[in-house]
Amino acid sequence: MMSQEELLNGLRRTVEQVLKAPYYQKKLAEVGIHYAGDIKTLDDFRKIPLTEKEDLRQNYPFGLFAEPMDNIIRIHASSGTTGKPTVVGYTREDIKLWARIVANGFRRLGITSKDVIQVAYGYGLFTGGMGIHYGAEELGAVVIPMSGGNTAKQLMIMRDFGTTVLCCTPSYALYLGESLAEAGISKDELKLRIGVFGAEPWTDKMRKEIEARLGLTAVDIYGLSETMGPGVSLECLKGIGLHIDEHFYPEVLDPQGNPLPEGEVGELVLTTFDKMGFPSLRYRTKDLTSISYGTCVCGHTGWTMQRISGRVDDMLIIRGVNVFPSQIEEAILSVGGIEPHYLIIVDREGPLDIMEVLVELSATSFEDEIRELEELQSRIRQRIENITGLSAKVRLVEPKSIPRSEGKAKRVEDRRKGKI
Ligand code: DLL
Repeated sequence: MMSQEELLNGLRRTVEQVLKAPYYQKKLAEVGIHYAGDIKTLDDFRKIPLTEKEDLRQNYPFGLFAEPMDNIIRIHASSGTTGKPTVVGYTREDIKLWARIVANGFRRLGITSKDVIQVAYGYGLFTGGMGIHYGAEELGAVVIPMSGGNTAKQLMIMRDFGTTVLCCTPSYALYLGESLAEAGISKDELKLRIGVFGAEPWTDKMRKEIEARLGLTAVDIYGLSETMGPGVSLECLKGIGLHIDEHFYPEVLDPQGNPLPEGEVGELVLTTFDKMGFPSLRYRTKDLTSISYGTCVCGHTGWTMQRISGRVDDMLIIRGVNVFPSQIEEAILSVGGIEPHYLIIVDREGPLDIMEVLVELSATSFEDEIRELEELQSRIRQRIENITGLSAKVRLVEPKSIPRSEGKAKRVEDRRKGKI
């Protein structure tokens, strides 16, 4: 367990490192912090202004790096929806640290050097593929660097190479699961036992769907490029939440930036310990969760966060009501007879916001009578209204008509932009 003094020492090391970047020197000087020793208490630390994605954009591409380019050996970036990507850099030690963090998390899941790990996260600027790859190698497992896509081949290799651990986004896992039959492969021919899924929000109901289709235990992995990549936190098999690795200091803040007590949901803000190339100092993740401190029977001691329930900027405001896509997912998946694929379309008709939810029918319910389909439609509408308080239009669509994702799924289409 980390003592208060160890925590402060860790935070001071990070402050010392970020002060190598002129941007942070200026930013911290404005609140009276000129060197690491100025952080004497946790309150001093909390005076430090938050860092945002926008800070990275303004210092594009390498302005927030805290080591000279000579010491940087890898670049990753995340694309975001607008403008330039946000760029991060890693020293050789950072890459080793990242691999150790992922490997430790995998070990807690009982994954060993005997496992065959298929990495179906995208390789490239996205941190998913290479981040998991290096962690799995560190563990000494057999790594299959598939990257995303090429679904039929993924399944063939999964069977022929005896993959035991699958790593990809939950939406791609679902797609792989539903493609098994088409590829002429039965679940029983596979040796899958654990799936490590993340990079996008998903619900417990989605977890059950994936587990049933692929015959594995699915766990949630969280991370973001700005603080490292996958591995910031990872569930263990006890299912009490995602254990945050000890190289990250989490805070959960309310919209005014005040710290929230354990168990209350707010925005997760992360500071890294001992990351050199691109240290993160009070980085606003925009992800919503709650945290608690304690010891788990799996051996982890420290902070544990709950599954991400949404993003500050994912929240849809429809006729003044706040709605998260995860609530819609929960509502839809609590009704039988449909596939776990959906698309939320938000639009404006005159002055009024309207929400339409496209839900895919399963092959069997597609053959049902109109009356049964109408009943199904109204049950889904009712569930959405119960959970969100909003009436939505529900459109049942043909099996396989909603586009599948090989990476992060797109669940929302907001057509209101530009309309008054
Ligand atoms: O998605 C890193 C990653 C790769 C995590 C593979 C897990 C597995 P970015 O592309 O920078 O990095 O996107 C980070 O994705 O702020 C969250 O909004 C979302 N996200 C990541 N993991 C989860 C998760 C990677 N388990 C952004 N649940 C984050 C919900 C997640 N959202």
